[in-house]
Amino acid sequence: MKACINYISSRSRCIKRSLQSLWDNYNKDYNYPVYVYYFDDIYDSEVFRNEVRLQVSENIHFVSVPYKTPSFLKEEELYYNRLDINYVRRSFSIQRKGYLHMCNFTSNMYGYPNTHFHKYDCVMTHDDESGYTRPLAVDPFEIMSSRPEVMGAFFVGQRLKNGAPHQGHYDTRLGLWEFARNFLLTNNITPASPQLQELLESPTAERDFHLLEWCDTYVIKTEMFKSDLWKKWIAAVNENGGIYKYRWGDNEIITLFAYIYDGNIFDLGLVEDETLDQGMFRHMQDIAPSIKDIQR
Ligand SMILES: Nc1nc2c(ncn2[C@@H]2O[C@H](COP(=O)(O)OP(=O)(O)OP(=O)(O)O)[C@@H](O)[C@H]2O)c(=O)[nH]1
Ligand SMILES: [Mg+2]
Repeated sequence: MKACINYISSRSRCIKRSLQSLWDNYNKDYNYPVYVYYFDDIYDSEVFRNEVRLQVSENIHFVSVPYKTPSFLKEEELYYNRLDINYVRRSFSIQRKGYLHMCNFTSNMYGYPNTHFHKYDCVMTHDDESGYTRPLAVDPFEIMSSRPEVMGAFFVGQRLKNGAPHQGHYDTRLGLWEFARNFLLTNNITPASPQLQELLESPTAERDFHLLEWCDTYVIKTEMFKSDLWKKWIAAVNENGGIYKYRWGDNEIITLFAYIYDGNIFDLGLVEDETLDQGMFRHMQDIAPSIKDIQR
């Protein structure tokens, strides 16, 4: 399988450490190409790029990607302007607009301008504040190549607080179940996952869909993105504008689709067994820096 590893990154203080950790614990044995996508010019510097290539590997490619808020959305509809939402008031001002562009990028990665995903059979995503606590015993790409699931993830599960979803979950999935339900019903689609099938019948689905096993840090066979169903799904997501209006995360968009399309997501278990520490370099830079042009 032709495979690559991808970051979307703005934590310039973390990225080198994260790449080093990735190499030391995993990629030194495989040398998969690594792409670091970013907005604006933050990693344009040849001096910086050379330093990373010299210290870590030649096989790291920095690629700037464009961003733009869809023109059909009004400014007052954008997530950071929804001051009736607790999470927005607490921690999502216009200063974090870049996060919305990041969610849009990752959800739309396949076919996104200036990217290289289409050249690969399988892609792995990675956050720039993550690192490894020990060498990987196995290669996630190798595992996925022998698995029937179209997608695996380093983490698949529930992140509950006292048995219930966090307020943050509710506040970042507004309208999402209604959207997914309408998508399935209007297109006459029976989702592959029995859990989703049950939710479609359930009067308490609006609450219960939070209990799905959501995933992150994915290993995705790109055949998923080539399917007609994906094209339909992502077009509907984009047309809805929920990424920009409600901060729907790529986790949600991609997890839900995998359950619709395939039914199962293979759990690589690498977060649960603490091989991947998703916050390893977070002390160096906490909230990911945003974009330069908040008008865009
Ligand atoms: N270029 C760019 N990357 C971003 C932006 N916001 C987030 N990212 C990147 O997207 C990845 C995920 O963002 P995080 O801020 O870690 O968000 P998260 O993992 O969903 O949430 P946490 O649980 O807070 O870690 C990281 O690699 C970030 O650097 C942004 O505004 N611009
Ligand atoms: Mg993160």
